[in-house]
Amino acid sequence: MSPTITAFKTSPDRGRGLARDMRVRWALEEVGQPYEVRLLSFGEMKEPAHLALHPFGQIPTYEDGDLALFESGAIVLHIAQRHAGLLPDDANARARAITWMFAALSTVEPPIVEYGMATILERDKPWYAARQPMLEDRVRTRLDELSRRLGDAEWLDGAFSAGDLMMVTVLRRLEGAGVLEAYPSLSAYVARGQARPAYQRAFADQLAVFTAASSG
Ligand code: GTB
Repeated sequence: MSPTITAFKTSPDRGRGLARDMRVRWALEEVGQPYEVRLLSFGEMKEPAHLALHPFGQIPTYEDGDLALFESGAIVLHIAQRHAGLLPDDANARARAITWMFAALSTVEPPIVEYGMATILERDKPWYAARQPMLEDRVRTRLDELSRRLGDAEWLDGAFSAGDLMMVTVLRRLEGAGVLEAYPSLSAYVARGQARPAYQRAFADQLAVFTAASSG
């Protein structure tokens, strides 16, 4: 039996692949694991059946036999540990790749999400004009540091890994904000990730959901 993941029935990103099911789809495509997708409305995400899988009523989840997981990071790590292709064999290199997954999720993603959420939700608030430059500075600090570490390398630590997969999906959250463009090496890094055939398949699949929902 193939694993089943959950995703938005109608994604607010309008098929841009910015919701967190994208990183799980991409990981599954990288390792060549076929999967099923159960699409959920916002209402269904808060119903008991889904809350039993995800205590916070969100997507994505992952079910495989009697294993049920939530949290995109935990799901991608599980996929990477169960299948070859996303983590190096060498124990130290493997630990470093996992470190980059955590860095993406707990050091780089939070300021990017806070910046993006403020842009959407606080634009009409009296504090917006003063706060937004501060949030943007925090994002730039992380991008400065990350681009310094990446240097001229293709990926963060040797061959492409789950750490890069996670970092690329996190950096993509800046699309359209006009921030990443000041970092040519990071923009090229994201583009390299997006050029991977597994990424392309995952992106096309999530876009097809949005296209079908809009035409139906
Ligand atoms: N830490 C969790 C994880 O990594 O899995 C966070 C999961 C999460 O935030 N899920 C979101 C969700 O279910 C969807 S991805 N939200 C519904 C809810 O909380 O009720 C976040 C997301 C949503 C929309 C866009 N977008 O429109 O661009 C991008 C990302």
